[in-house]
Amino acid sequence: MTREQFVENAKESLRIRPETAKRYAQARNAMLEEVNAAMAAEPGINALIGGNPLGMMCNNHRHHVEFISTVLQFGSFTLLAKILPWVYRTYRAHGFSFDYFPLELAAWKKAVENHITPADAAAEIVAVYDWMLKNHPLLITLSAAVPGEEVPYPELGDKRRMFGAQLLAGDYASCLEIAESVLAEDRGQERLYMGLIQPVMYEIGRLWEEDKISAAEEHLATSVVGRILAALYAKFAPAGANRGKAVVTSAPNEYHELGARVLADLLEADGWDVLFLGANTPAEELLGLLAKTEPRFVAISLTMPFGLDKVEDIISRIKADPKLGGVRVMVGGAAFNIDPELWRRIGADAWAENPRAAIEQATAW
Ligand code: B12
Repeated sequence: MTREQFVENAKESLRIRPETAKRYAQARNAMLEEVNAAMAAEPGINALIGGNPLGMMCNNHRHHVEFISTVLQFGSFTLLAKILPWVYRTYRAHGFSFDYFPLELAAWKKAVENHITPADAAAEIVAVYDWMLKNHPLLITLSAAVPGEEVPYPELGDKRRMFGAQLLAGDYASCLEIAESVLAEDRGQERLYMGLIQPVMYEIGRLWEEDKISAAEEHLATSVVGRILAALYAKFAPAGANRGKAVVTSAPNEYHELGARVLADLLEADGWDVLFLGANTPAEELLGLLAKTEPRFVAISLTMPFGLDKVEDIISRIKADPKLGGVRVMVGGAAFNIDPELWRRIGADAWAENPRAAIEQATAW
């Protein structure tokens, strides 16, 4: 079965009622405790988790319960089927054995049976775990192939390789030189963002995923990119801000901010008066700022799917507040790009896959 067929299979075979999803969410902590204890008591657990500390395993279990809760709440089995091969690949690269997964999934299944009532709700969720267990061999196969995406601006290949290597070496001066040379080309700002920085950051993510670089090296690369963007900001041609005001932010608890920043800068270059808030903006504070600044729209960036409920909450509060009646909501980022149906389910006015589509949408508004 291919990756695409696997996604189709998930969408066709799995169903969950909204009240069942709520029960799973309510039982999260109790199930997490049970699974942590059961797996810690598993004979040979040290080998199964590759000698990593038990705390790392427990942390992964927390991610699991948050992730499955999101999948069930939004009924997005596309999300489930697309992320599972990544989970297998990343855990394996960080030392976990593939044999850990059937044991872990069986422990979750048992926890569901112990903590979720009535029995028909538990049975619906057990069916999801059974589906994952049944597909364990396939997931091992699918996890071996890293999905490649088409990289724009192929002619920048050499510069990307050099930029990536210098980022990981923390060589700010060399990186700035490469970035400036790309900025000097035709449509330089877009080339810099979409042809150099974004693909190189995606590659840095893959290297981390495969345990070829550490989290510290990934942090170093991100921080050098941040310094370069700050240094180059003054060189971006001002467009005159005549289109209206826009607020761009990352969702609450969302620490990825570069995508939102790229969008903010490109909207600004297109003539929008942009207020860029950066990472992890609390809902309450965002709503306060929207009321005060009355933008034409707010663009919310989300990378990690477990933040979907927070974005949904913000949108419903914007829609319920008469003072914010004129503010439209656009969403984007990796979490929405994984499943292009999600933006409707959370009540957004629009989703855009990339800054260019976002600018088209903003212009249409
Ligand atoms: C740098 C980085 C971090 C940094 C972020 C720092 C910062 N200041 O931004 C830190 C260290 C904080 C981080 C943390 C984590 N990260 Co991280 N991170 C990355 C990395 C390597 C690069 C992100 C980036 O800058 N991308 C470049 C930007 C330009 O691309 P983009 O975000 O996709 O944005 C574009 C579009 O999506 C779109 N867009 C984005 N937002 C919006 C909004 C709107 C409205 C619109 C229209 C469009 C739009 O336009 C942008 C420009 O084209 C990615 C790899 C990757 N594939 O992205 C992993 C990655 C996203 N991280 C990942 C993970 C797992 C994590 C952690 C859970 C790790 C952990 N165990 O703690 C945490 C989660 C923290 C949290 N709660 O948010 C995984 C996610 C995998 C998944 N299955 O979902 C990735 C993919 C790495 C990987 N290959 O495994 N991370």
